[in-house]
Amino acid sequence: MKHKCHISIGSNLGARLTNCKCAIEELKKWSSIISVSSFYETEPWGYKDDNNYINMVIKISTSLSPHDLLNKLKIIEVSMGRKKKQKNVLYQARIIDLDILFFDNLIINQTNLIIPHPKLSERKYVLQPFVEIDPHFICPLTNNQMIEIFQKSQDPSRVCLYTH
Ligand code: PH2
Ligand code: MG
Ligand code: MG
Repeated sequence: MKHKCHISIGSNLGARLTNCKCAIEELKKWSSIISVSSFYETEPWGYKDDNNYINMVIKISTSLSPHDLLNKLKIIEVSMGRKKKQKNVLYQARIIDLDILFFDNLIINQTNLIIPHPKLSERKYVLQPFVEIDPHFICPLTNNQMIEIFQKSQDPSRVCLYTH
């Protein structure tokens, strides 16, 4: 059984663009890519950091379960050199971050895995690339289209198409 899944990709350390591309190459080893957004340069959300992020969203098809997918994403993060988070901070700079946004129209609420991603509707760095590739996707929690969630969102942070 194939599942469709949206993943948020972000990097704000090292060769940010190369890091995002490398993560996609890793994902391709066990999933098929349905769509890929543009790259966006985004201001750090939720904390202060000197380094802006490169963010993007991709949609994949996979036969993995949600938990197996989560584990695969963690393995890619660690293999690319991501360091463990310090205990005293909420967010910190990272080489690569791979987050599950949606998994089909499943709703999962477990301590180590919450789907849909609980903060996605607050984050312009997720919503803007998302609506580029799948504006009419319906969020199973709110039954709203992503374009509607994006238009209603209040996040003032800067998100710009990344042109290099
Ligand atoms: N990820 C975070 C926290 N803040 N800000 C931006 N711009 N992009 C991110 O990917 C990001 C963030 C937690 O994972
Ligand atoms: Mg994240
Ligand atoms: Mg993460």
